[in-house]
Amino acid sequence: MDLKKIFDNVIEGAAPSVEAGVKEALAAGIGADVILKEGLIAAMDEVGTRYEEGDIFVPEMLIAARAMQAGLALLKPHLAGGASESAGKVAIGTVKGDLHDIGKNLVAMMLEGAGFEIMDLGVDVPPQAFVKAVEDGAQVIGMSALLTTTMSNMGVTVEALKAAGLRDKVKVMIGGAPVTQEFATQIGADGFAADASSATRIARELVG
Ligand code: B1M
Repeated sequence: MDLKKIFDNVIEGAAPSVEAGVKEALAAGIGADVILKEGLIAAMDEVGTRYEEGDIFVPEMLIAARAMQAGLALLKPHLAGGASESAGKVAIGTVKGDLHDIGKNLVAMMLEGAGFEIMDLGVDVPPQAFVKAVEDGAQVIGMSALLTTTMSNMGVTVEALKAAGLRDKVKVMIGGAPVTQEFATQIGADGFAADASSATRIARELVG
């Protein structure tokens, strides 16, 4: 089984072929983590590079993203671990102005697998919606941003939590391609995760 086929089909945006490739790879005994990393994520990185170089445009990027999501849905039961007791409640969303949700969905999926209860707030989430989630019992706020122009809304959300008097009631974890530990420290977030598996580790540490 050749993961290159999955890689190429994501780039082509051929969702049914991606689904067929993922099923075939799973049946051949290839680990879901390997399919994810070498097939799906590697392809999205290539899509980003081609977009940056002007070889493809937003519509192609979008259909590639849909094809990736189709593959991801099939991997979900294999990635999610199956813990029975709740490890804590995490409200996760992509910050205001930002529509990228693949990384956020992947992080949510891994957290769910690690036993966390997930409140998925979706994309383009305004600071007040994160505040409301804390009022509704979230112990951790997980914010994702993929754009350098939207990551500042993470800091705005931290300030909104402070203004609502809730900052000491919740832990804030952030991530996404342009986000760094340095930025997390700068805005007063409690944790930064570079990828979905470290997000699970950080969330466990934050909940204590
Ligand atoms: Co967009 N886009 N995009 N895009 N897009 C990027 C991010 C970009 C880097 C492409 C490029 O130029 N190379 C660039 C941003 C440049 C910048 O800000 N410096 C860009 C741009 C410019 C844009 C638009 C402005 C384009 C336009 O309209 N002119 C526009 C903005 C729309 C908006 O949000 N308002 C736009 C639109 C889109 C699509 C809608 C077409 C589509 C998104 C579809 C969707 O998500 N449903 C899209 C896509 C697909 C991408 C790329 C190609 C792929 C992103 C992705 O899904 N990666 C991306 C290029 C790239 O990243 N290589 C690009 C795979 C995913 C698994 O990784 O999201 O990084 P990632 O998540 C990782 C980690 O970051 C981390 O864990 C995840 C798993 O390991 N992580 C967290 C993420 N969130 C976390 C949260 C955590 C912890 C870890 O805790 C809570």
